[in-house]
Amino acid sequence: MMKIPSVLLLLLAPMLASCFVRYLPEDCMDIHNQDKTLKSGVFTIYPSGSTSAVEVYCDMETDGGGWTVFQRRMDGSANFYRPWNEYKSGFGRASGEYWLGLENIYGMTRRGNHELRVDMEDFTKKRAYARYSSFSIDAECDGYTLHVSGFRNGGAKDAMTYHNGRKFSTFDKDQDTSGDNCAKSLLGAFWYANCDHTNPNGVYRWGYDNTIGAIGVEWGPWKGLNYSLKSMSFMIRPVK
Ligand SMILES: [Ca+2]
Repeated sequence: MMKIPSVLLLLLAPMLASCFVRYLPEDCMDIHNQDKTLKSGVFTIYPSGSTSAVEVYCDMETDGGGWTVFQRRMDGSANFYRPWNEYKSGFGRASGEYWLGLENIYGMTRRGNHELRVDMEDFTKKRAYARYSSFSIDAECDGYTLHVSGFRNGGAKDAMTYHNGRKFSTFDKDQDTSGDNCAKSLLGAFWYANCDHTNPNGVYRWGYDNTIGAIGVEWGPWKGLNYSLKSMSFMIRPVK
């Protein structure tokens, strides 16, 4: 057996010690890459450094896994009609309905290219999705402007390209391109233009309802603007 000189051990000490620094995953892909056998569920990530711990739902199975969910609707348990600061910092519970927060989404997408996948289900158990090969948002001083492109159809057709290049709007911060306040008239918050092709943060309703037009959780090109979906989620992951 080879004896390691003690002077070499001394030289190696800082490198060995650095292995014990606690590993802080920036997103679900980091966690997935550490252990590919992990199932989907709630995990803690650090999207903007060691003080930015936040719980998220990670999809570890769909199309290879490693997806960080930043928006999720499933049962109407959370109120999504909220002001700017709530959409900036995030709200809800990672085990249920939530919005991860624009600051966290910005922290993740500023580091490199990301892809977006939007999954949805109606009340007859039909599923569809839409994918975009490129997704990022700008900083708050630029209105969290959306950049999305590279649509690929998963049966839902394309509702996001219409929102490309738009700033984020809430009822108390109108940054849409309409003379009206889209967040108020559609009871949601989104990268509205004049106004929307999808309203994922709208009012949770149980299927088709046109009592008040287009306020539901809808994806226009799939089920129309008066059909509120059973579930919907937006998730992203880094692409090389
Ligand atoms: Ca407006």
